Amino acid sequence: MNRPHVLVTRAIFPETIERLREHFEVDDNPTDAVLGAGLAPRLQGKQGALTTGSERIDAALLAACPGLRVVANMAVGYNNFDIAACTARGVLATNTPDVLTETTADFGFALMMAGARRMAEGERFLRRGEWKKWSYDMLTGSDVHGATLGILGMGRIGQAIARRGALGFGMKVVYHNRSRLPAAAEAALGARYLTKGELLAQADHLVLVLPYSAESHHAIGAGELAQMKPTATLTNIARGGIVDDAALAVALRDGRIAAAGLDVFEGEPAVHPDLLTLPNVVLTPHIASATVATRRAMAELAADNLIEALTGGVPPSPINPQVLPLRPA
Ligand code: 8YV
Repeated sequence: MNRPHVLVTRAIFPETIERLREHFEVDDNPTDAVLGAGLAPRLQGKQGALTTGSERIDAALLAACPGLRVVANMAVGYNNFDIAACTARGVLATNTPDVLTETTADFGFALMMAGARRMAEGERFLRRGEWKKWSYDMLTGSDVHGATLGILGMGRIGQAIARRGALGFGMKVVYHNRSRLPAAAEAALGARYLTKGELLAQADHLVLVLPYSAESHHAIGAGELAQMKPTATLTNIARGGIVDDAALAVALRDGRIAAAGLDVFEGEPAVHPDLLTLPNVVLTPHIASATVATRRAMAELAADNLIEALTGGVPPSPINPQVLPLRPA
C-alpha cells in the first residue's frame, strides 16, 4: 500500500510521532534544528508537513514542493503561512485553535500582573542581594484588581482574558477589535467596545491579543504609546512585530508608560538589546501556550488535521477549507 509521506519539521512528543507512523511514512527531526533553507529539500516527496511557527510556508516554498498537499501548523497563529499562496496551489493549511485558549489567557494575565506588580524586577533585586530592609515605596506598582483592562484583539484568547479580569479581579473591561462583538457577548463578558484611541487612553493595563498581519504591523508604535497613561502597562502575548519594540524601549526608558510584559518579539528569538537593559519590562521566551497538557493537545490536534486531511476524512481545524477535497496525490 502506498502510504503518504509526511515531514514533522521540529521535535514534538514521541507519542504523536508514533501515532503519525500508524498512517504515514514519517520523516521527523529529533535534533530539533530549525530547518530554514533545508526545509524545501526535506519536503521533496512529502504530501504533508506538521509545522510550527518557525517554518515559513510561502509561494516560493510551495513552488519548490509541488507534491505538498497539507501543512498543519502546531500553533493557533499562522502568520508563518501565506494562506493565499496555499489556497492558489490547493494546499490545505490548518492550525490549532481552542486547545490553547485558556492556557494562553492564564499566561497573558500572569504577565500583565508581573509587569504591574514588578515581580521580575523584585526577584532580580532580591537575587542581587539588594534587599536590606522594608521601605514604604520599595517596588510599588499599580493595582490590577478594579483597574481598567484594555484588550486589543477580542478573539477567543482576548475573551478568556476579559473573563479573568471581569470575574476574578473586578476589572472594568474595554476592548477594540476589527469587528465589534454581538451585544450578548459584550454583556456576558461585561466588556465595552471603544475606538483604538479611546482604548489606548483609558486602559490601565493593555493586553495585545490580535493576529499579526500587514495591517497589525506596529499597531503599537511611538504614537500609540504616547496616547497611553504614564501609569499604564502593556502586555504582548500575540506576535512580535505588532509592537515597535524600539519605540517601546524608548517609552519604557522615559517613563511614558510604567511597565511592559513581552512574550513575543520582533525577529525572535533575538530581543531588542535596549529591552534587555530595562528594569520595567518582563521578558519571556514565547511560552504563553507552554503547559505540558496544552502542548500535547496542540500536537495531537495538528496530527489530527494531518491524518484526516491525507486519509480522506474531515480535518478539525482547516484555515482554507475551500481547497477541500484535496487534489489526488
Ligand atoms: C506556539 C503560538 O508555541 O499558537 C501560537 O500561535 O504562538 C504558540 O502557541 C508557537 O507558535 C509555536 O508553533
